[in-house]
Amino acid sequence: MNIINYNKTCFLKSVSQISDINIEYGVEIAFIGYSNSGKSSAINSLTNQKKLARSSKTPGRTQLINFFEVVNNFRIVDLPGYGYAKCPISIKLKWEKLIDSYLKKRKPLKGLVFLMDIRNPLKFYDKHIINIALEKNIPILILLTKCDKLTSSQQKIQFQIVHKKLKFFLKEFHIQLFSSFKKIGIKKLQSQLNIWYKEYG
Ligand SMILES: Nc1nc2c(ncn2[C@@H]2O[C@H](COP(=O)(O)OP(=O)(O)O)[C@@H](O)[C@H]2O)c(=O)[nH]1
Ligand SMILES: [Mg+2]
Repeated sequence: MNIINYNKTCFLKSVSQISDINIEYGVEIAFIGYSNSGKSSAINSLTNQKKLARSSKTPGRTQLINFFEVVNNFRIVDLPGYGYAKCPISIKLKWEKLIDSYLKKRKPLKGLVFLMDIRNPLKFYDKHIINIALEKNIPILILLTKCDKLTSSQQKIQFQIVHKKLKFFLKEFHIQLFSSFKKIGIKKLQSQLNIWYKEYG
Protein backbone atom coordinates (compact mmCIF):
# COMPACT_ATOMS: atom_id res chain seq x y z
CA MET A 1 0.00 0.00 0.00
CA ASN A 2 1.25 3.50 -0.82
CA ILE A 3 1.60 6.26 1.78
CA ILE A 4 -1.82 7.83 2.24
CA ASN A 5 -2.36 11.39 1.12
CA TYR A 6 -4.54 12.91 3.88
CA ASN A 7 -4.85 16.22 2.05
CA LYS A 8 -7.53 14.81 -0.25
CA THR A 9 -9.86 13.86 2.60
CA CYS A 10 -13.43 14.96 1.94
CA PHE A 11 -16.67 15.17 3.91
CA LEU A 12 -18.93 12.13 3.48
CA LYS A 13 -21.94 12.51 5.76
CA SER A 14 -23.26 13.37 9.24
CA VAL A 15 -25.64 11.25 11.27
CA SER A 16 -27.50 11.77 14.53
CA GLN A 17 -28.00 8.05 15.21
CA ILE A 18 -25.90 5.07 14.27
CA SER A 19 -28.74 3.32 12.46
CA ASP A 20 -28.44 6.12 9.87
CA ILE A 21 -24.98 4.93 8.78
CA ASN A 22 -25.39 2.82 5.67
CA ILE A 23 -21.71 2.02 5.04
CA GLU A 24 -20.51 -1.23 6.61
CA TYR A 25 -17.24 -1.87 4.74
CA GLY A 26 -13.72 -0.52 5.12
CA VAL A 27 -11.75 0.85 8.06
CA GLU A 28 -12.77 3.69 10.36
CA ILE A 29 -10.62 5.61 12.85
CA ALA A 30 -12.61 7.77 15.27
CA PHE A 31 -11.46 10.98 16.94
CA ILE A 32 -12.82 11.19 20.47
CA GLY A 33 -12.49 13.49 23.46
CA TYR A 34 -14.13 16.15 25.55
CA SER A 35 -15.79 19.00 23.78
CA ASN A 36 -13.15 21.68 23.12
CA SER A 37 -10.25 19.19 23.39
CA GLY A 38 -9.14 20.07 19.85
CA LYS A 39 -10.67 17.29 17.72
CA SER A 40 -11.78 19.40 14.77
CA SER A 41 -8.48 21.30 14.76
CA ALA A 42 -6.56 17.99 14.78
CA ILE A 43 -8.57 16.66 11.82
CA ASN A 44 -7.95 19.91 9.96
CA SER A 45 -4.21 19.72 10.72
CA LEU A 46 -4.03 16.08 9.71
CA THR A 47 -5.67 16.80 6.38
CA ASN A 48 -4.01 20.17 5.86
CA GLN A 49 -7.40 21.83 5.37
CA LYS A 50 -8.74 24.87 7.17
CA LYS A 51 -12.44 24.10 7.46
CA LEU A 52 -12.95 20.40 6.80
CA ALA A 53 -14.05 19.71 10.36
CA ARG A 54 -15.49 22.87 11.81
CA SER A 55 -13.41 24.23 14.67
CA SER A 56 -15.22 26.47 17.08
CA LYS A 57 -14.52 28.58 20.12
CA THR A 58 -17.97 27.61 21.40
CA PRO A 59 -17.70 24.13 22.93
CA GLY A 60 -20.32 21.53 22.08
CA ARG A 61 -21.11 22.62 18.59
CA THR A 62 -20.41 19.26 16.96
CA GLN A 63 -23.52 17.32 17.90
CA LEU A 64 -23.44 14.78 15.11
CA ILE A 65 -21.14 11.96 14.08
CA ASN A 66 -19.27 13.30 11.05
CA PHE A 67 -17.72 10.94 8.51
CA PHE A 68 -14.84 11.88 6.22
CA GLU A 69 -13.35 9.76 3.46
CA VAL A 70 -9.56 9.76 3.25
CA VAL A 71 -9.36 7.31 0.36
CA ASN A 72 -11.74 4.61 -0.77
CA ASN A 73 -12.39 2.20 2.15
CA PHE A 74 -10.68 4.43 4.72
CA ARG A 75 -12.60 6.95 6.80
CA ILE A 76 -11.99 9.18 9.77
CA VAL A 77 -14.86 10.00 12.09
CA ASP A 78 -15.38 13.09 14.24
CA LEU A 79 -17.44 12.01 17.25
CA PRO A 80 -19.49 14.56 19.21
CA GLY A 81 -17.48 16.06 22.05
CA TYR A 82 -18.75 14.93 25.43
CA GLY A 83 -19.01 16.73 28.72
CA TYR A 84 -19.97 20.23 27.67
CA ALA A 85 -20.97 21.68 31.04
CA LYS A 86 -23.50 24.26 29.87
CA CYS A 87 -25.82 22.03 27.83
CA PRO A 88 -29.00 20.46 29.27
CA ILE A 89 -28.61 17.04 30.88
CA SER A 90 -31.04 15.44 28.39
CA ILE A 91 -28.77 16.45 25.47
CA LYS A 92 -25.70 15.28 27.37
CA LEU A 93 -27.24 11.86 27.90
CA LYS A 94 -28.23 11.65 24.23
CA TRP A 95 -24.66 12.39 23.11
CA GLU A 96 -23.19 9.90 25.53
CA LYS A 97 -25.57 7.20 24.31
CA LEU A 98 -24.67 8.00 20.71
CA ILE A 99 -20.94 7.75 21.43
CA ASP A 100 -21.33 4.56 23.48
CA SER A 101 -23.37 2.83 20.80
CA TYR A 102 -20.92 3.88 18.07
CA LEU A 103 -17.97 2.48 20.05
CA LYS A 104 -19.73 -0.72 21.05
CA LYS A 105 -21.49 -1.58 17.79
CA ARG A 106 -19.55 -0.15 14.90
CA LYS A 107 -17.78 -2.96 13.01
CA PRO A 108 -15.45 -0.90 10.75
CA LEU A 109 -14.06 0.94 13.83
CA LYS A 110 -10.41 -0.18 14.15
CA GLY A 111 -8.72 2.55 16.14
CA LEU A 112 -9.30 5.53 18.40
CA VAL A 113 -7.48 8.84 18.37
CA PHE A 114 -8.13 9.99 21.90
CA LEU A 115 -7.66 13.70 22.52
CA MET A 116 -7.11 15.23 25.93
CA ASP A 117 -6.13 18.79 26.75
CA ILE A 118 -2.61 18.40 28.18
CA ARG A 119 -3.54 20.76 31.02
CA ASN A 120 -6.46 18.60 32.13
CA PRO A 121 -6.12 14.96 31.03
CA LEU A 122 -7.94 11.79 32.14
CA LYS A 123 -11.18 13.36 33.27
CA PHE A 124 -14.22 11.36 34.36
CA TYR A 125 -15.71 10.48 30.96
CA ASP A 126 -12.25 9.78 29.47
CA LYS A 127 -11.95 6.84 31.85
CA HIS A 128 -15.35 5.57 30.78
CA ILE A 129 -14.21 5.63 27.13
CA ILE A 130 -10.94 3.86 28.00
CA ASN A 131 -12.98 1.09 29.62
CA ILE A 132 -15.08 0.62 26.50
CA ALA A 133 -11.93 0.54 24.34
CA LEU A 134 -10.47 -2.10 26.67
CA GLU A 135 -13.64 -4.17 26.59
CA LYS A 136 -13.86 -3.99 22.79
CA ASN A 137 -10.11 -4.32 22.22
CA ILE A 138 -9.88 -1.08 20.22
CA PRO A 139 -6.31 0.27 19.91
CA ILE A 140 -5.72 3.83 21.15
CA LEU A 141 -3.48 6.72 20.22
CA ILE A 142 -3.61 9.41 22.92
CA LEU A 143 -2.92 12.97 21.80
CA LEU A 144 -2.07 15.41 24.59
CA THR A 145 -3.45 18.45 22.81
CA LYS A 146 -2.68 22.17 23.00
CA CYS A 147 0.83 21.33 24.27
CA ASP A 148 1.90 24.80 23.06
CA LYS A 149 0.16 26.11 26.20
CA LEU A 150 2.90 24.57 28.39
CA THR A 151 6.68 24.94 28.51
CA SER A 152 8.66 21.97 27.21
CA SER A 153 9.59 20.86 30.74
CA GLN A 154 5.93 21.04 31.83
CA GLN A 155 5.03 19.03 28.71
CA LYS A 156 7.50 16.29 29.66
CA ILE A 157 6.15 16.12 33.21
CA GLN A 158 2.52 15.85 32.04
CA PHE A 159 3.51 13.24 29.46
CA GLN A 160 5.14 11.09 32.15
CA ILE A 161 2.18 11.45 34.53
CA VAL A 162 -0.39 10.43 31.91
CA HIS A 163 1.84 7.63 30.59
CA LYS A 164 2.21 6.19 34.09
CA LYS A 165 -1.53 6.35 34.81
CA LEU A 166 -2.48 4.77 31.49
CA LYS A 167 -0.06 1.88 31.98
CA PHE A 168 -2.24 0.98 34.93
CA PHE A 169 -5.30 0.59 32.64
CA LEU A 170 -3.91 -0.43 29.26
CA LYS A 171 -1.45 -3.09 28.13
CA GLU A 172 -0.75 -1.31 24.88
CA PHE A 173 -1.26 2.27 23.81
CA HIS A 174 0.51 5.07 21.98
CA ILE A 175 0.84 8.58 23.34
CA GLN A 176 2.01 11.79 21.69
CA LEU A 177 2.38 15.48 22.53
CA PHE A 178 0.22 17.38 20.07
CA SER A 179 -0.43 20.93 18.93
CA SER A 180 -2.46 21.90 15.89
CA PHE A 181 -1.27 25.47 16.31
CA LYS A 182 2.44 24.57 16.32
CA LYS A 183 2.11 21.50 14.08
CA ILE A 184 3.52 19.18 16.74
CA GLY A 185 2.74 15.45 16.57
CA ILE A 186 1.08 15.43 13.16
CA LYS A 187 3.64 13.03 11.63
CA LYS A 188 3.05 10.54 14.46
CA LEU A 189 -0.72 10.85 13.96
CA GLN A 190 -0.35 10.16 10.24
CA SER A 191 2.02 7.24 10.74
CA GLN A 192 -0.26 5.59 13.33
CA LEU A 193 -3.24 5.95 10.98
CA ASN A 194 -1.14 4.46 8.16
CA ILE A 195 -0.29 1.50 10.39
CA TRP A 196 -3.91 0.87 11.38
CA TYR A 197 -5.14 1.20 7.84
CA LYS A 198 -2.46 -1.16 6.53
CA GLU A 199 -3.22 -3.65 9.29
CA TYR A 200 -6.98 -3.74 8.81
CA GLY A 201 -7.52 -2.40 5.27
N1 LIG B 1 -3.45 26.75 22.04
C1 LIG B 1 -4.07 25.88 21.23
N2 LIG B 1 -5.41 25.96 21.08
C2 LIG B 1 -6.02 25.06 20.28
C3 LIG B 1 -5.28 24.02 19.61
N3 LIG B 1 -6.16 23.26 18.93
C4 LIG B 1 -7.38 23.81 19.12
N4 LIG B 1 -7.31 24.88 19.93
C5 LIG B 1 -8.43 25.77 20.33
O1 LIG B 1 -9.30 25.05 21.19
C6 LIG B 1 -10.67 25.34 20.89
C7 LIG B 1 -11.42 24.07 20.55
O2 LIG B 1 -10.89 23.49 19.39
P1 LIG B 1 -11.75 22.50 18.47
O3 LIG B 1 -10.80 21.92 17.46
O4 LIG B 1 -12.98 23.18 17.96
O5 LIG B 1 -12.15 21.39 19.56
P2 LIG B 1 -13.30 20.25 19.51
O6 LIG B 1 -14.48 20.81 20.24
O7 LIG B 1 -12.70 19.09 20.26
O8 LIG B 1 -13.56 19.93 18.07
C8 LIG B 1 -10.64 26.38 19.76
O9 LIG B 1 -10.75 27.66 20.32
C9 LIG B 1 -9.27 26.16 19.13
O10 LIG B 1 -8.77 27.34 18.51
C10 LIG B 1 -3.84 23.99 19.79
O11 LIG B 1 -3.11 23.15 19.25
N5 LIG B 1 -3.31 24.93 20.62
MG1 LIG C 1 -15.30 19.85 16.95
